[in-house]
Amino acid sequence: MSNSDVDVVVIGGGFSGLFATWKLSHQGLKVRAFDMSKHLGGVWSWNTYPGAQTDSPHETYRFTFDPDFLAEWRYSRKFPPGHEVLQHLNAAADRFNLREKYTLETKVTSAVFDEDTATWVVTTDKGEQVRSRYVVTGLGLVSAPNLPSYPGDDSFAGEKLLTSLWPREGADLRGKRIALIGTGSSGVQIAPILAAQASALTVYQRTPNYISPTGNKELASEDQEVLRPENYGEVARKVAVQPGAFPFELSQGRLALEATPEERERVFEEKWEKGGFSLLYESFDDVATDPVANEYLAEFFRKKIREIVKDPETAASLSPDYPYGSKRPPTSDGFYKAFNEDHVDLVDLRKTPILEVTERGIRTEAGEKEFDIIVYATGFDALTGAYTRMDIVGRDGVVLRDYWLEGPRTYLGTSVHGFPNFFMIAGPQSPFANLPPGAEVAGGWVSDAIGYLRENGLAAMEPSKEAEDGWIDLVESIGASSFSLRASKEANSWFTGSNIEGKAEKFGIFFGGAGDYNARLHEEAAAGFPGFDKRE
Ligand code: NA7
Repeated sequence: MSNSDVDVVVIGGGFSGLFATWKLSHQGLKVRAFDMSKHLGGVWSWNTYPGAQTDSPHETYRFTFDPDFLAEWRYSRKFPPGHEVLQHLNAAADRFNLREKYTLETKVTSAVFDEDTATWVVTTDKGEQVRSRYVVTGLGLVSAPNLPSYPGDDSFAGEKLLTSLWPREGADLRGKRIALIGTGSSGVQIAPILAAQASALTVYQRTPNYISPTGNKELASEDQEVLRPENYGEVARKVAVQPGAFPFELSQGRLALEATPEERERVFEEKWEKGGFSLLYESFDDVATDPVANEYLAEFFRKKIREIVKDPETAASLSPDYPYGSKRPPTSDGFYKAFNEDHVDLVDLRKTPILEVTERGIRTEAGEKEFDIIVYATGFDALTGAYTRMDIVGRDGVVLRDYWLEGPRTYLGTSVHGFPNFFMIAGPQSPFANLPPGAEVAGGWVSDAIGYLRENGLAAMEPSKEAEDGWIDLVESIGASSFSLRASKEANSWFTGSNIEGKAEKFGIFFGGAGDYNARLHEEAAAGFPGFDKRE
């Protein structure tokens, strides 16, 4: 059944793509892999802005498939900086001979399914065509940059920088008048660094966020003990079942609704000090599920903002009014504090929207401000953008971009009806969770699916329409059943595509949690992939 140049084309050189390349090569498959970056490392090869770091703890933001590599490779900080994550990914590529499988600086422009041979024809921007039996994507959830357009965009005479396409050689920010647009994870990470270097910094905020301290710290050698094989089982056990794939306990055994005000304050304060996602996962079991408990937490944040930010009007603008968890909560050390500096100010775009970009700066109704640099930390056409920007053509000439016009349609976030032998790792309608563990679970599932096809002499499989419809209904109903997720739209969250003007608003994430999702993947594989139509 061959007639192909390779068995698999893998697209993407981040956690998902590298893992798939390793796993499928080990399975004896001939793999060609592509990434458009000059460097392996996925989003970490692009988002190299100062201050970039992961919010996932060091022991889980890594490959775990090889016990020796797991025990040996060490980060310096609890929440590793971006450049160390990049080193980790590149170290893995070297250690497991993955680099030789990759063609870098090469963008896959199209993948077209040839029904006669049940193969994919993959074309690159370098004009190369590769025929493969399977296509496996690791394109990232937040990887296709979003650059908003304003009237007068091209007239700006200064420098424009995107956090998501930061120059590798760095940027000279010292003494510059800087505008920062966007206060998501990237914006709030870079803001304190811009504040420290700029002569003036203006932050343009559209939607305020719930920003926790990072809780980051240097790792001592005893902190690395967790990586030893005899200790790591406990981490793996927690990560496998926890909704966010983090090493938190599933239940804290306490409810904000049942706690006294003093107890609530004590627990919130303790978890604020601990930082990261501790407030969400380690405070009270009902903060994500009960509107009143959620409001207790939201008000705790607003109080913190009022305490830290001296100017009451700025504090009010920085305070969110939607439920905690409606959009991805960022972390930052120093974001709120920066507004106490005389040379840092906030423009609340809900009160004074940007009217135009001018030659000298940015104009709102409050007037024109002059800048040397505009930093766009404006996020991503998340979840679907990396797919819809490519020409992916399945059976009967159906283009994925068109098929997803009203929102993503997948089965299990891994596969699409009408697109045989096309497998996504961390595709739309997968859980939004700590990514590296998810990449290994979903990558393992894809490897099982391909193994199943080969063992059974099958040419192709794709999810049935019924299975796909069922998954979409499940994804939508889980999202709609949560009061905080229902508010994703008003919070401009990328969870629902609401951050991008004109994009269909649908839940792009399976919010049943990573643990539940892992179980569903396992069930599907163990039962012989009943949700899939197979052909010989
Ligand atoms: P995010 O979290 O999507 O943040 C993007 C920010 O840019 C956010 O504050 C947006 O406001 C703002 N934005 C986007 N478009 C505009 C326009 N047109 N005008 C003004 N402001 C705008 O992206 P990040 O890069 O920070 O983080 C992405 C993920 O990476 C993050 O979730 C982590 O998982 C890691 P909005 O809130 O949409 O109103």
